Amino acid sequence: MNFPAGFRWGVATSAYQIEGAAALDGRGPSIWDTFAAVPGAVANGDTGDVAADHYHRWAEDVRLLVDLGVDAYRFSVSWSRILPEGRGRVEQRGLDFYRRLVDTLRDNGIEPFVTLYHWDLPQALEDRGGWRVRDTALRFADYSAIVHDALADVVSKWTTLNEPYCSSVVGYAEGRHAPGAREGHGALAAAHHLLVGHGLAVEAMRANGVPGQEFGIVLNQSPTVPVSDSPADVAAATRQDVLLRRQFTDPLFGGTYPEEMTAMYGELTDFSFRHDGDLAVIGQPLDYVGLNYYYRLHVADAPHREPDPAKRTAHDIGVDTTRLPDVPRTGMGWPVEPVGITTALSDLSARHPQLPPIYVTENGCVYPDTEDLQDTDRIAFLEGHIAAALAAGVDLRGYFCWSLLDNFEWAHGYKHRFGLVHVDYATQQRTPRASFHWYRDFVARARG
Ligand code: IFM
Repeated sequence: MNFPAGFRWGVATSAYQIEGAAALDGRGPSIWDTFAAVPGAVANGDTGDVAADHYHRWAEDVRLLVDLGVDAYRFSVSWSRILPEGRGRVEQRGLDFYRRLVDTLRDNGIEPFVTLYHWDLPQALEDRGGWRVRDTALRFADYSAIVHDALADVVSKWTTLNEPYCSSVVGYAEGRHAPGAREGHGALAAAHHLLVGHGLAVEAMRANGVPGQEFGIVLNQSPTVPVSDSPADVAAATRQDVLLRRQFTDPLFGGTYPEEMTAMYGELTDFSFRHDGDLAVIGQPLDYVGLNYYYRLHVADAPHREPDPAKRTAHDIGVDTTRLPDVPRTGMGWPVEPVGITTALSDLSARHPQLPPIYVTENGCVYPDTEDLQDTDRIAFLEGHIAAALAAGVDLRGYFCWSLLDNFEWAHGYKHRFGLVHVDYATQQRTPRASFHWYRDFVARARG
């Protein structure tokens, strides 16, 4: 495989999934602390209180990155470590933690890719309405400017949001993620305010006037395939695509919302949360876009769960996701279809001719461990997906494997392990899997 010169090789993590130290150094609670404490919300009653204890073991984790030979590390900042109440008082100890981390990364020739929001909204802001209300977008811009101001001398890649689909639809409509809400209008407002927050944050960081800075957003992109070519299934696939992808990509890169949203949601909302001027804020030029790919969705037309259109949640769009027989699956049950990353990349690029350069910012899998951590399935998955990403022929600038470490997999708790490095949660011992050594050798070869 031939990769362009300067292609970035990295791994990704996020704050709540690895840091632990939930109540240390003044960190305030986030919606995930609250949600994880609700009985039944997270498998096995797991929480991020300790996670992979990265807050204490970050230096050891940077050594792992050095051993791995990556030149980029994507991680997220915990908003409530910096602003325990989400706004107002700044907690210097939080900023100091990330400063130590990025300085050490830089000393080792690893470029930090900082994500400002990976789902962990300060609980104090959720108490004031969360992403349902516009004020949270303004607070996000303030927070982003504070972190940028503190670290822009050593960080030049800034991602505003990770997967706003999950923060809005999974969190405010499905209720499977924090804050656990099941809403229609509220979830659609959340999606819009996340995008407004993204745009305002980019504006605020650009206003800091630091040269050489790059700003982007990370989107999960599951291509949707109808199970038949019947008009009903094809229409169902369009609705699914609007909900998951185009609700975000159209305003970000096309300056408009998908017109299908009116037919899909006209009875749920009057879209009064969309204000004049918002699309210009959302759609300002970006320096890169991050694409996360895990699986394709095979969908069929289906009855709505709630018959009354005015009472539906935003994900109740008359679509069923079906399991195709004969498709291999990961330990999460997700279909393994490397062609999906090819089409995710080429679709996005083809739809939006002005798209900035792309990074694959997440791709990975879980499989049950063997005792000797010879995770051959994971190696095959990664190798197949990297080749398929390259085959898209788009302006691809880098690839980040999810994830460096086993970590808190949200509502699944610690059951599913995405790490190139195994974590024994009882002792916090880190043990590289075979995939770690494979990725190290692959990256070394790819660099030539
Ligand atoms: O663990 C998550 C990550 O936080 C966001 N993208 C998908 C990963 C695997 O589910």
